Amino acid sequence: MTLAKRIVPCLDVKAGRVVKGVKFEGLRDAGDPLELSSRYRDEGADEVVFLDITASLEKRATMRSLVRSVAASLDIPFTVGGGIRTMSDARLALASGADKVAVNTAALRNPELITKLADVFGSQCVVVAIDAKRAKGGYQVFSHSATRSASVDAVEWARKAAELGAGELLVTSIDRDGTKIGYDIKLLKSITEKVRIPVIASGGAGTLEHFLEALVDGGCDAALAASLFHYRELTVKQVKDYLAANGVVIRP
Ligand code: 0VR
Repeated sequence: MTLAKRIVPCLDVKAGRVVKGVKFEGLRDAGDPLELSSRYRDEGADEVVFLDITASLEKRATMRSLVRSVAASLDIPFTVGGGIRTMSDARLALASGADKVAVNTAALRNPELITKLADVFGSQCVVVAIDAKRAKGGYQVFSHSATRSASVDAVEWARKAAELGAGELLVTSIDRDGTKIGYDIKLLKSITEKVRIPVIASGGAGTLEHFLEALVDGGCDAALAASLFHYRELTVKQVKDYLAANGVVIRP
């Protein structure tokens, strides 16, 4: 049986608003999280990702209530990430209505967290987010909103995260983020060839063809986009209709 490929709008949230920049910088307002999540649900999104991109302790309570409202507006899988450092952070996100948690910085610092999360909540709940940037001879992983190099090779880290119990990988190209020039197919392909868990492509979606490339040439199970959907350049439905017309198995 072929599993349906998924289209995933992403809400990058800062101080209660959806924001968007280019290459993780120059963030500008892109709308209200609840309005956008409801629109994406109505357009037929398969999942929604919510990333608290500047997570900090004092904002936690506000974010939790926002996560709860967005979760309540959705009847599709909902992933929450940004600032999840401990088992208790993950438990709170799941208790607030998330179906999965995404971890990046904390998993790099303490890879065992991936195994612990998978043991307690199940692998299907654990998404390891990998922010990768092109470097000599390959791709390097970055943490802290792309400001700090983890000095780890992205493909090697993807393989290790899968081995430690990740249920899914969210692979973002920092070089392509917000540029609309297309996903980094080379990066995605080198990862999907090495792991057996689902990979979500992220960073660079700009046209209908880009989605097809990520799912077919890149071997990904899902394609995520932000700017394109927020600014109504394409709707989720347009993307799904195009993919279906091009032979991709997709849920209507
Ligand atoms: P598009 O290229 O516009 O579709 O964006 C996809 C993806 O790169 C973004 O939704 C987002 O996950 C990038 N992430 C972060 C960030 C952007 C700015 C600051 C921080 C972060 O920590 O993930």
